[in-house]
Amino acid sequence: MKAKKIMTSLKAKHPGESEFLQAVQEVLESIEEVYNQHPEFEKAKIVERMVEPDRIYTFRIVWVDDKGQVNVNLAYRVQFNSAIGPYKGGLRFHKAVNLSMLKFLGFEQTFKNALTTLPMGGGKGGSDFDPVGKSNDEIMRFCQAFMYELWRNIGPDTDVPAGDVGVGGREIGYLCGMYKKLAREYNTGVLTGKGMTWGGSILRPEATGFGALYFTNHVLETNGDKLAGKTVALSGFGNVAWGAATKAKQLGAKVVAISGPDGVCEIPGGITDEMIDYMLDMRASNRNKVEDMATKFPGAAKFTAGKKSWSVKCDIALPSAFQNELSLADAQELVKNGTKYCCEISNMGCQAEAIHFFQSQKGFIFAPGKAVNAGGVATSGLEMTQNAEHISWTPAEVDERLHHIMESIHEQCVKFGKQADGTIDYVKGANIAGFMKVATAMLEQGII
Ligand code: 2IT
Repeated sequence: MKAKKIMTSLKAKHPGESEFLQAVQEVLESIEEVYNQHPEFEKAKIVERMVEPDRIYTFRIVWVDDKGQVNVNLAYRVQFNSAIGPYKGGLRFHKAVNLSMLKFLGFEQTFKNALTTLPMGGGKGGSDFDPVGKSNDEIMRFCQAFMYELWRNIGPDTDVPAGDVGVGGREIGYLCGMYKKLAREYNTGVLTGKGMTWGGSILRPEATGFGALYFTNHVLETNGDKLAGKTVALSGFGNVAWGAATKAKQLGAKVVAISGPDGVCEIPGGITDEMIDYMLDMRASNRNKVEDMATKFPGAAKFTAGKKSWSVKCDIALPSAFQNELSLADAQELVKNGTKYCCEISNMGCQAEAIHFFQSQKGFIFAPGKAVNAGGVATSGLEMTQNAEHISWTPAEVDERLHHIMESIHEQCVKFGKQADGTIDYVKGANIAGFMKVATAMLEQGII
């Protein structure tokens, strides 16, 4: 494959889209070998087609805040790839959202969704709306204005958004309410992550974190190790970190750090159930400060301003906040402090140099977000199935399916990532497995 040529042309076409180019570069590095074994991919220009989204909607959102002032935001929906099913992926509301970020997320989502074993294509959307400090009414008005624009372009069998950073159950509620009012269609399958009384799947709020811990457990077991008794550093305190903390604790690990944009909260005795519950209040407050945990639990949680979770000694690092949150310097500090595993729960949580450093350390295991965090979108897929059948499964049924899916993703990583020396390259494994599925689907459906 002419990976270099494709990257050069992509950089020229999309200058400045650094996150997107980073995500593509990682996949191309991984798949080069298998691609070269399939001349039919080259002939059909599969990679050249895969790196451009099917289409992108860009729109303006205008809304009025509590002071009566008019606000203008930018919003997007990137419909990246539909080869294996309807577009599927979250909406991100964050002040730093731009097209590069959503294209990287949509690109990653395409491969991640392929790994889940469910028929879902890849998409992503969002806005540069900043939820920090906003009132509930402002959030509702913004969500309604957002859906006023988007509703014609989504649907249960075309494009199914869900939550991501800044979009949780509350926002999905407001978005779904407005969708139904506009579309006059009451099949709830158009969004996932809904409330439990109106079509949401049991376990969807926990699923990203739970799935990530099931995957981490497989990683450790495959390496002859076990999760119980291990210390874990998480980053962030949002929905994903909350689910991960819950399951880590249930599986006998000790969560010793969470963090926020303001700094890190060290919890030497391990996170408690009360603290895990309080994470939900912290997110609902829209204050975006992890310091609140130390204020609420003085003594047990110690806040340090300006530091990251990666400064805390731990066996397992689980980035669960934002892309590129773990740098080369952070990776070096973790390894110096004895960390043995890094399982990315955030999408592209580690910078490329950090991943390369981890992989250069003998015995260190790194697993990428598109495999580790796929339990979230997988459970969204299960929500779509329940909605389509007009039924709801019990917690045990959903959990069993989630377990099975995470196990299957791990197996795919092992199958495609096994190296000559017997070690497993999870980055290669996830990328090759996802790529082969999407590429084969595209090939079989012709030149379109
Ligand atoms: O990054 C992700 O996989 C998500 N934000 C979840 C997407 C979904 O459709 O549930």
